[in-house]
Amino acid sequence: MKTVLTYGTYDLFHVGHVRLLKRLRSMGDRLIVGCSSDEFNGLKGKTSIFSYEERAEILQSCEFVDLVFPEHHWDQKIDDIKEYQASIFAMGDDWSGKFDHLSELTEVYYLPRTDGISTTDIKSILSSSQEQKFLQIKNALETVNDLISTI
Ligand code: C2G
Repeated sequence: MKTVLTYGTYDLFHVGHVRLLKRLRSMGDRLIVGCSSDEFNGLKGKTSIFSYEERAEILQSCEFVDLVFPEHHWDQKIDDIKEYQASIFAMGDDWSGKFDHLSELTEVYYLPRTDGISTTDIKSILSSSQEQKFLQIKNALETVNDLISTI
């Protein structure tokens, strides 16, 4: 049983996540994902839209994922590799080099990220469209007020 291990926040699950998980799953017989807890996200300087429970449920429903467990801190990877007997540890290549020390225990790979999409991009698109809607409503109200003031 060749186990592949990876970690991430996986907020606002998108095609970049799916493509990575699909590639990781093809590297072994099972894929296990350490999903960042809400508290660990805070340590990473991230706030996710979906809670850990929701993100873990979405990950678990993905056909490429066999098991999801919480990632609570940076230093648990060595214990996790031993516990799950992972023969591969892999991440997207935005992490390239960051986990090379784990190569003493397991094979370490960094796979190319999917360009053009990220949770951060999705959040900024949503917030800017929300801001546009707010401005449209504000302008419409000002028009109505102007009309009322002419009566
Ligand atoms: N990813 C990708 N392509 C994208 C976006 C993300 O391949 N367009 C990959 C990232 O490289 C990462 C995984 O998807 O391997 C999850 O990304 P995030 O949810 O942003 O996770 P991150 O904050 O990088 O957490 O201990 C490791 C950390 O928990 C990693």
